[in-house]
Amino acid sequence: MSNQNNKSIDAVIVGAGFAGIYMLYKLRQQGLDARVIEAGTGVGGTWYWNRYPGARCDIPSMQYSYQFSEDLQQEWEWSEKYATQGEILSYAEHVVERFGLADGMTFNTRVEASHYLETEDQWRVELDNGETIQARFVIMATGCLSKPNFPNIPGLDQATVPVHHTGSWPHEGVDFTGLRVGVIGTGSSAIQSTPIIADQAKSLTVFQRTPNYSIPAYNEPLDPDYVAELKSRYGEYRQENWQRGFGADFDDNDQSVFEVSAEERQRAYEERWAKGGLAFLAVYNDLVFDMKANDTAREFFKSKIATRVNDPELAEKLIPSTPIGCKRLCVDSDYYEIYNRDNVHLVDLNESPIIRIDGGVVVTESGHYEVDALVLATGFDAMTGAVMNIDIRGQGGLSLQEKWAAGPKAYLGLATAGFPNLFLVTGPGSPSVLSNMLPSIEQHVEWISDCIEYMNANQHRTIDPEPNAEEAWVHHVNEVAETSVYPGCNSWYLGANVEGKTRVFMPYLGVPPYVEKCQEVVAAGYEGFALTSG
Ligand code: FAD
Ligand code: N01
Repeated sequence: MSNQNNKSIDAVIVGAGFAGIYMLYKLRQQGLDARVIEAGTGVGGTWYWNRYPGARCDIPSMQYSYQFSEDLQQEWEWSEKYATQGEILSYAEHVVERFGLADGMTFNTRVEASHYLETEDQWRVELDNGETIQARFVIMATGCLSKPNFPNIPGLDQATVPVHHTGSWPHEGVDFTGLRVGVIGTGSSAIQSTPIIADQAKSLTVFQRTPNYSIPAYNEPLDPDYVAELKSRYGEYRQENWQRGFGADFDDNDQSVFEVSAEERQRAYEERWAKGGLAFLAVYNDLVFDMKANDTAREFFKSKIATRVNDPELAEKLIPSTPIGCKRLCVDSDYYEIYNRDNVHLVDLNESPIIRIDGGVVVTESGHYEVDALVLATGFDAMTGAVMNIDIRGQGGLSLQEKWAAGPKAYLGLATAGFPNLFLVTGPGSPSVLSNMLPSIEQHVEWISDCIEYMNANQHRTIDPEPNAEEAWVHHVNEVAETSVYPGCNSWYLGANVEGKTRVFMPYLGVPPYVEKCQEVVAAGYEGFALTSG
C-alpha cells in the first residue's frame, strides 16, 4: 500500500492539538525539519472534535491558555470566564497563524504505524494515504482524551436514527428541535450538553449508569478590570501556579478539613459553592486524600443536589455514592435543574440496564424508549487509546500493545523503554489530566525539545528510558495514587470505562513534585535514561 517515499526528516509529530502545535513551534525554533500529521481537517484537537452543544473548558480561560509567548498572552482576549469550544478553537487557529505553523502540518491523514529501524536508529512512520516518512524522532501528541469510547451495546451499529458521539460531533451542528433525544452517559460531556438539548428537544431521556458530582460554573463575561490586573502580572501569576497541586489557581487552602469547626467548614463550602468551579476541591488540603474529609464534602454536595432537584426520589438517584473527586468533578450550567422539566426523564441503568438498541428504540430490561436521535456521551479510551491505536514497534520488533498489555509503563510519562527517540506528550505517569493541561503540555513539550537540543549538542544518537527507572516510576505513580481517593471508583483514570482494559491508575498526582523530578533528571544528565552516541 505504501509508496516508499522514504523522506527523512528530524521529527514526526502526531496530532495538531495544543501539544502538536507547540511541539512544531519549538522544534522549528531549533532549526529542525519537523512535520505534524493530523487525522482531522484542522488544528485544535479536543476543540476541533468536541463540538457538542455547551462544550467549554472547566479551567478558567485566563489559565487554560499558552504562556510560552508573553506577546500572545497579552494580545489574546478571552470573552468569558470559561470559553466556549468555538472560542478555544479560534485561539488554536490564531496561534498557528500567528507563528506561521500551518505549512508544517498535514491534515486529514492518520498515522497508522511507526516502526523502529534498528540499524539506522530511525522511525519509519506509515500514513493512511500510503505515504511513508522516515524520522529520527517521533512525538506522540495524540491527546489523553481523543479516542472516543463507543459502548458495546447490541444493535447500536444498526440504529435507524442518527447517533452522535460527543467526542466526534458533526461540524455543521445538530438541530434537535422537535425531536425525542436519548443521551447515554452522565459525565462532563453529558452534563454540559443536556441543558441545551433539553431546551431544544421535544423530549430528552438521559440514560445514567453512574451519577456524577457537579458544581455550578457560574460562567460570566470576563471583567476587563480583572483581566487588566491579571495581565499586569501574568508571568508571575503563571510561575506561582507551578507551585499549586493541580498547576492551576484554585485558591488552594493549606488547612485540613479537621482543623476547623463544623460551622466554619459549612461556611467555607458555601463560599466555594457560590464561586463555583473546580476550585471547590482545593477548599481544604485533604479533601482528595482523606476519606473522612471527603465524606464531609460529599454530604454538602448531597444537600446541594437535593435542593436543585424538586423530586426527592429523583434527587436520590442523581446523588453519587462514590468519593467526590475520584471521577473528575463536573462543572455545569443548570444541569440538575433539567430534571425539574416535564420533557426530561432519567433512566437509572442500575435498576434496568440497556439490553439493545432496536432501530430507534433503546431497550432496557424493563422499558422501551423511542428516540429520534441518540447521543453517546460515553467518554474516551483515555490516556492510552490514541497511542495504542497506532501499530508502534520498538527494539526487537516489540509492539507497544504487547508492552502495555498489563497497563502502560512510561518513565515520567515522557518515554517508554525499548522505544528509543519516541516521546509522549502528557503520557501515562505524568500529571496530565490531573492538572491544568495547557501548562502541563508546555512543560512536556519544553522538556522534549530541550532533550533533543541536548542530544544534538552532545552528539547523542538515541535516548531510551532504563527499564529499572521506568519500573520505579510506575511503582511511585501508583504509590502516590494510593494515598488519595482517586483509585476509589470506576473511573477512566483507571481505564475502568473501557471493556477489557487493564485497570491501572494512569495519571500522576501532584504537579510541583513532578516538575521538580523532571528538572532533577535533566540536572543529573538525564538520569534514568540511556543515551547512545555516534
Ligand atoms: P488533543 O487535543 O486530544 O489532540 C490530539 C490530536 O491528535 C487530535 O486532533 C487527534 O485527531 C490527533 N491524532 C490522534 N491519533 C492520531 C493518529 N494516529 N494520526 C493522526 N492524528 C492523530 N483540559 C483542561 O486542562 N482543562 C479543560 O477545561 C479541559 N476541557 C476539556 C473538555 C473536553 C470536552 C475534553 C474532551 C477535554 C478537555 N480537557 C481539558 C482535556 C484536553 O484534552 C486537553 O486540555 C488538551 O486540549 C489536549 O491537547 P493535546 O494536544 O494533548 O491533545
Ligand atoms: O466522559 P466520561 P465525558 N452504558 O467518561 C457512561 C473531559 N471533559 O466525555 O460512569 C451506559 O466522564 C459512563 O458511565 P460510568 C473531562 O476530563 C471535560 O463526559 O462508566 N453508560 C459515564 O457516565 C472528563 O472527565 C469537560 O458508569 C455508559 C459517561 O458514559 C473527560 O473529558 C467536558 C456506557 C462517560 O463519562 C471525559 O468526559 C467534557 C455504557 N456502555 C469532557 N459507557 C469540561 O467540562 C460509558 N457510559 C471541561
